[in-house]
Amino acid sequence: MTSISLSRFLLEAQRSHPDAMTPDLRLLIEVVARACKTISNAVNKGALGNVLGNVGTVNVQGEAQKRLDVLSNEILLEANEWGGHLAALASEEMDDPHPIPNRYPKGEYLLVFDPLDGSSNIDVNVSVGTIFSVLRCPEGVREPTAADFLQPGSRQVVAGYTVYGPSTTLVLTFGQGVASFTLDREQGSFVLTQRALRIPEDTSEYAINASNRRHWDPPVQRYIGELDAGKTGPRGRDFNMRWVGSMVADVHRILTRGGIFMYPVDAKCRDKGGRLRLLYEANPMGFIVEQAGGAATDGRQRILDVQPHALHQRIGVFLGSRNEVERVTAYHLGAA
Ligand code: AHM
Ligand code: MG
Repeated sequence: MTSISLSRFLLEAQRSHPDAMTPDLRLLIEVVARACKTISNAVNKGALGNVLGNVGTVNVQGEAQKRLDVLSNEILLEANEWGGHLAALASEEMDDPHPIPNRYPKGEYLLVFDPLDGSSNIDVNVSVGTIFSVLRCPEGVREPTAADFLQPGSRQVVAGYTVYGPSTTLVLTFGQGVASFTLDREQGSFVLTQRALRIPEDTSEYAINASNRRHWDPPVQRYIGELDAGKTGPRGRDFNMRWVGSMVADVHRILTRGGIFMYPVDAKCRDKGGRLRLLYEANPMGFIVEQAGGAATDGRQRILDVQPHALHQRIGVFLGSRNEVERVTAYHLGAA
């Protein structure tokens, strides 16, 4: 079987869906994928790359030493600045949007990303990942500010993530289903390994940080209580639990074999609005999950319909197998 590279996949997508895959978007995805290869190499080197370690350590010049998440942010910024496809970038690692320097042409897209999700897993050699989302820059805006990024997730034109696990996998949607690519390290390129990922509607596997149990709201207590009751409870079957602690890895498992991932707003994180971020975690993952036939809500409404009011806004997240997401959402709405 001929292997299909990411480049070929994108070119063919441009031919078959010219409205959804413009030449600039194709370039943008290629550039992000290239940056992810560089991040993958750095992650892969681990302790040999001198990039692990604590936050706040300083080198002999008294400068803060690079951590892998800061390095990943720089890799993505440098890769994406010069191509002419972006109007601005925003990231978990930066308070404010990063403008495109004046020496480069500006494009019509906005890129927002979590450069290295699951940072707490870096030093223990557990999967981490990069999450990204692409929006259109509002018409006529030359110098985008944070306000220009505050678009509901339904306006995303592309979303994706790369998981740096036993293999490096890139998962991508441009609104025509979800495809995944595996990094062939010998060739140095991403190769298409699945064309149309589908999340089964039903599942017997769930993911939640159970140490927050005492902080959960009653609908979450009820839902998880029913799952935990297993065969003898109201659901009449046993459920399995998996929790990696890197959203990318947990969502990737759900795209591969189904499941429900939850990070609800609870008493512990209510004042912050939740744990996970809307623009570069919940929205891109919500778009991908919906495109694979799953569902994504904040417990009450579709995540992609939420109107953001701040760049680093947080939100509750329930996503994955449709029937389970609908059930826990119905519990929140008092509809079941
Ligand atoms: P990060 O972007 O700072 O790494 O935080 C997001 C991560 C998610 O990957 C994961 O689901 C969650 O934080 C786990 O948080 P906690 O360990 O606090 O439950
Ligand atoms: Mg994150």
